[in-house]
Amino acid sequence: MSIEKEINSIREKFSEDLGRVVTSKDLEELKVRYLGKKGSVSALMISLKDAEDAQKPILGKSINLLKNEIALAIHELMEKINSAELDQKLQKEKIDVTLPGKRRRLGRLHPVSQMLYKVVDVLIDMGFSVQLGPDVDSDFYNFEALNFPKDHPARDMQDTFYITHDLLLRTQTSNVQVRVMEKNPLPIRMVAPGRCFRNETVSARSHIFFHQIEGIYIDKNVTFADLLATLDELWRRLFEKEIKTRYRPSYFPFVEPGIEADILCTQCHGGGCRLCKFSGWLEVIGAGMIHPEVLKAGGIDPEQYQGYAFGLGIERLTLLRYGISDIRRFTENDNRFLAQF
Ligand code: FA5
Repeated sequence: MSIEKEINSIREKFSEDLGRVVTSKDLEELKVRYLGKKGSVSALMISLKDAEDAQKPILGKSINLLKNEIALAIHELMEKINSAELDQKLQKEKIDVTLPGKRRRLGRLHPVSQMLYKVVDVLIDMGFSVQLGPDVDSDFYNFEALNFPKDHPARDMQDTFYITHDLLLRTQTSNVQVRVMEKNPLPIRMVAPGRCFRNETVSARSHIFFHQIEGIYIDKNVTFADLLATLDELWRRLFEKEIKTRYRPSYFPFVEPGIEADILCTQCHGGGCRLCKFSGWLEVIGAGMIHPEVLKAGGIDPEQYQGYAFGLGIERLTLLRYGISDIRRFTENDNRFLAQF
């Protein structure tokens, strides 16, 4: 075939091939087939060397013309395809900004921690400062300094996890009392929140692991009336609604006189249920005027100073405040339960 015929045949073939192009990939392949190093147009250029000398400039011009036509056609189609493909992509990736967003679940404090912080906040507001005591403590601070001599029957009130003969998991936050007296100048007005451990039978209202907040106020002329007024104000601020409380005389070796306070059970409203052991009331706190022997153990002269102390159970308060029927719910780690607080 003469070169001229070949030029025309390539032009026609290109026009047909161009009509079949759909995607930018098809077009790239077409470009390589016609304009690439081994493409049809390059082959034409190579075949030029066999043409007669006089024909060479004319044919060379025709081949260049064909090359430019093909390049232009490819360029124009490439622009159209690119813009169509971009439209398609944008359509596919379109975002409806009016759709509601995905809610991210945030972690939150455990209900017992929430209650503990709330009680501490209220007490700080009432003039108490915060100090912490150790979870693992000596028999001395947990018992002996608090007027529990060795073999005293009152020790049986708090079944204890001993680590060694002298070291134990504290059974009460009262272990901070003498430490605080030893360390701080008078007057003392402080609270100590913390974990307590007792080797007890677990029930709806009692666990082997729970939290207390200890409160201590020592000054000249502190009276039992101050203690009751503080507790009444605490209940009022914590529950933010009318609740019924009652104070009963009770015995703790480290106070004299001693009391316990009960709150009317919010599960049965006094009717009787498992939580309140069918008594209608739940005990939440032990308290009293600090025993002179304990003040002495802390280096304080009981002739000059008096004080009150209380130990408040945080799990029990949380049960009552939110109407929860069983203390075991706090340690089950059930997210459906925890997410409600
Ligand atoms: C005491 O622990 C005394 N240290 C309280 C005290 C402090 C008295 C200062 C006087 C002066 P009691 O064992 O009653 O007392 O416990 C106090 C509170 O802790 C209880 O009213 C209850 O709310 C909570 N509590 C006690 N044992 C458990 C338990 N096993 N599970 C959950 N809460 C408990």
